[in-house]
Amino acid sequence: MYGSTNLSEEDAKRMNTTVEDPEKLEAFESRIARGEKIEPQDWMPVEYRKQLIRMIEQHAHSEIVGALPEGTWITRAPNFRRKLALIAKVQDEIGHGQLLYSAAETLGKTREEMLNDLLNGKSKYSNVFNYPAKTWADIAVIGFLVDGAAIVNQVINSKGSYGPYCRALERICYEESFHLKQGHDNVVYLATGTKHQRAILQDAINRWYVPLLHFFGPPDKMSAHSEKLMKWKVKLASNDDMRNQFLDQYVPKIWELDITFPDPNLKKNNDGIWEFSDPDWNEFKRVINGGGPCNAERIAVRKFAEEAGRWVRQALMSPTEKYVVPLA
Ligand code: BYC
Repeated sequence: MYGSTNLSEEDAKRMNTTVEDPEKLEAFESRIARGEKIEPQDWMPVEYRKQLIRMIEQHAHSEIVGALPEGTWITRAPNFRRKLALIAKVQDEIGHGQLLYSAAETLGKTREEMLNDLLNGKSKYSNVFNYPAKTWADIAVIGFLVDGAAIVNQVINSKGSYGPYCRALERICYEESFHLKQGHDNVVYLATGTKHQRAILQDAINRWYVPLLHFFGPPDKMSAHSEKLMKWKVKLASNDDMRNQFLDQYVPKIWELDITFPDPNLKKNNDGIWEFSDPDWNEFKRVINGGGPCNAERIAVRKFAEEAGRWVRQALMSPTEKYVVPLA
């Protein structure tokens, strides 16, 4: 009922292929080298398809799970204007999920399968959304720094090789830049406010610093997929490069508010590379594999939404037409 899976019979048969036709592979890689976009009906290596499904699906899950920590603050926003902005932001994030699920569906996995894999723990979603939003300052920090980190990553990914993902990301980035502005406004307001407001902001930054470093994935030398994804221009910057770009853009903006990061070793070297203490990659592994402080709660909420919304999806299901072609 949601979108369309564009897997031809031939492609479906090829899904377990490990050795590709060398001529087709060469033609595909030449297209990528020329900067052409790959579209759903085009020939693509099975591994390219699988990697894209994995990454876009994880991204889509991150959007809908990512709406939860902020969503819990809608009823507790400090004033009417902040509440309006937060409602709109949360709604946008769910919309991003819709766009991304549609983009992933063009590769042959249905939305139902993706959502099932989120709920049964087969698919991952971003580490950052497994931490609690304890105070209103967390909402400011998510809006400014989590969205800031996401923009760094998404602007880069939007220049990639798979057409539907790139087009979805272009639209997402426009909306994210508004989110960033409201997050920045919120952070500056707290930083220039009362002693208590500055204290809750500092506390939130202290708690989000490590998850934000983790957001860009493991260091390049530990990254399982980067080499392949960069060869096929799905990723146009490595995890370490994206992390460095984020630190370069955002650390000075926090320091200028006289707010600190909880890392005495955080500094920019003369070669432009930021140095920081090791952000405990064991914690990262634990959190992305279900052992973070809020993983169980996030999945429980999604399960509830899935079950409570089933009757609506069934009511909308046309008996004659199960899938429509997605716009992504
Ligand atoms: N969290 O080989 P690697 C938002 C996994 S939502 C969890 O380097 P890759 C927002 C990785 O999947 C925006 N898992 O991976 C929403 C792999 O595990 P598997 C979210 C992570 O793909 C609402 C393993 O670690 N953005 O902003 O080459 C409100 C090895 O990693 C993470 C995206 O989803 C992580 N942080 O590179 C507010 C971006 N990092 O699959 C805001 C799209 C790594 O082998 N994704 N892993 O089991 C990407 O750009 C890339 O997938 C990454 C990782 C750069 C994140």
